[in-house]
Amino acid sequence: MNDDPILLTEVQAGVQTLTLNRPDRLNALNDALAEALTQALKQAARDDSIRAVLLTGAGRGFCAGQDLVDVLAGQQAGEPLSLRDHLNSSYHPLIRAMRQLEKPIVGAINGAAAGAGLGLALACDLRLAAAGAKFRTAFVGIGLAPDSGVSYFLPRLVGPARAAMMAFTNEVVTAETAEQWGLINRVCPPDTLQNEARALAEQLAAGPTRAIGITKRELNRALVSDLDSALDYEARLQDVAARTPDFAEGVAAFLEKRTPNFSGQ
Ligand code: T3D
Repeated sequence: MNDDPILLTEVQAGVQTLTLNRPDRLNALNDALAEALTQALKQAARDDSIRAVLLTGAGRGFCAGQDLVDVLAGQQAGEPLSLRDHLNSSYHPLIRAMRQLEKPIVGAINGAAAGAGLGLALACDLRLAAAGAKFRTAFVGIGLAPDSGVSYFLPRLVGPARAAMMAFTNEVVTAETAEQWGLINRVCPPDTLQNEARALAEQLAAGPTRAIGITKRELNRALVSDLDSALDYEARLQDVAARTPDFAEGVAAFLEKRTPNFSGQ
């Protein structure tokens, strides 16, 4: 565990755990936290010993989105405000780093996920949430429209009608409803969330990392693809997967009736 007060990072059993650590503000994002998270994800991409990422929050919140105390301070100081520039420089590199990382990201959604914090949750590959966690778009509540990928991911996960209701009314969606809607994979008791999420991340970290990374690329592309293009892309990437040592190991283990020992290569 490092001693960065904003983002706690730890690598164990092939899993890089990233804990947003501003609990007094429900882990609201400031520029330093967004930058630290982006850099940690880039580190995960470079480091072969990291084979899965677990993203969670300290305290009772997951992430309340942009830190509004900072926004107010900026407004009062008369700072020129281009949210477009801010999104381009701060949030977009973060969301892109999550989706471009060719390793699985498990979100352990321990509490409220709102605004850009909802965007972070939605940009994870898999989401487990504690009973009691809540999801809200938040943007309309302060007179903004969705950003940080929320308008992209939300309708794809829950459908356009539910996405519009969440975005227009700022309704709070419980973890149980989020599970029914397909917004998350599973609700967990709060006291077992971290262990369940860690077990899932460790299971993924023991898998054929390159094949899982390729799978993530295929699923990303499929969201904006037609069938013929998807078939072409699958075939192209399957050639890559088939050249990995883990493919040879997977086939050998199957025929020898043993558990494969994937190296991640
Ligand atoms: O800058 C740009 O580029 C634009 C980008 C925008 C991206 C965005 O994320 S915009 C959306 C910003 N986020 C919000 O509007 C969320 C506001 N918060 C909430 O809706 C609720 O707090 C939650 C649903 C997240 C949690 O509700 P609840 O009832 O569990 O907690 P609470 O009592 O509302 O909040 C607890 C404390 O956290 C409270 O402080 P206090 O009274 O204990 O001193 C509250 O003010 C603080 N807090 C919550 N959200 C934020 C925050 N402080 C700073 N920034 C926040 N976003």
